[in-house]
Amino acid sequence: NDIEEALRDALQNEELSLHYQPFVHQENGKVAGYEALMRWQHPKMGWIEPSKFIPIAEETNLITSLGEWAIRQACRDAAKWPNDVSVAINVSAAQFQQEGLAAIIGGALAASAIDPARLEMEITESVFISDMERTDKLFRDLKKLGVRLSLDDFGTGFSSLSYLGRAPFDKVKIDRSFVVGSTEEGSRNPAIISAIVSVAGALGMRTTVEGVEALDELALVREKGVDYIQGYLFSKPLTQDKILEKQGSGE
Ligand code: G
Ligand code: G
Ligand code: MN
Ligand code: NA
Repeated sequence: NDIEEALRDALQNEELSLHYQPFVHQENGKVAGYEALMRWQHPKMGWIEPSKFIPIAEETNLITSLGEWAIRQACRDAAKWPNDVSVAINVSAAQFQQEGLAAIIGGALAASAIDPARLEMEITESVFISDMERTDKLFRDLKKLGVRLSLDDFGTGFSSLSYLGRAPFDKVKIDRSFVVGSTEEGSRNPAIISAIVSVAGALGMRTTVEGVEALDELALVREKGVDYIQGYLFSKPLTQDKILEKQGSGE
């Protein structure tokens, strides 16, 4: 189809970019890191949503080259941020099946000279559906590199609690769907957020809550004890230029 054809050329034609959405420390609102989010602007079709092109990239295996580019670019950009600011990169299950992913990440770390502990790989539970031997080996290799692992979109899909014990995750990202409506009378979401924070804490993992848009939601998730907060209340995804501009102005 059209999108698939165009996506094949997107990298070469430099139509892809990364935007970065901050996640902040819950206690003081300071930026702890940025999540890299891929953006595609086609000369004729305009901006195309990741929800449209990422699935196509995954089906066609284009995600391998797109993902490699994103990892290198994100590390290069992070090298210009303060040393205590992390960079989180989304990794598809299809990339997890790819030979040499750890070597690509190792190469990007070496080229950018950033501390591996600043790099967080965001994966979803879908990685557990596939070849477990290979997946476990990759988890071990990534831990050896010193990068961090986050379980993304937690609470959606099948979200078996057993996944939390299956891999050495450093962080759990509580899905935005638990924030939506959480401050309404009778919502069950606050109890679910509490439970996730509790199990993550017991396992020594940090938590980020996604999709915080309003002050009452912020108050709620802080009360629940999440470590980091991400959402439009703090910031939409930003360009690297914007981040550097803010840094320069001491903001
Ligand atoms: O930015 P937005 O919320 O529209 O992203 C939609 C989805 O696309 C998210 O689930 C996100 O994880 C995924 N996504 C965004 N950037 C990347 C990327 O660089 N690699 C992969 N594999 N997925 C991404
Ligand atoms: O699946 P993943 O968590 O990687 O996707 C992150 C997506 O969530 C990004 O595309 C980002 O634009 C979107 N997002 C981040 N914060 C908010 C928010 O506060 N509200 C909404 N509606 N979407 C958000
Ligand atoms: Mn994510
Ligand atoms: Na998510």
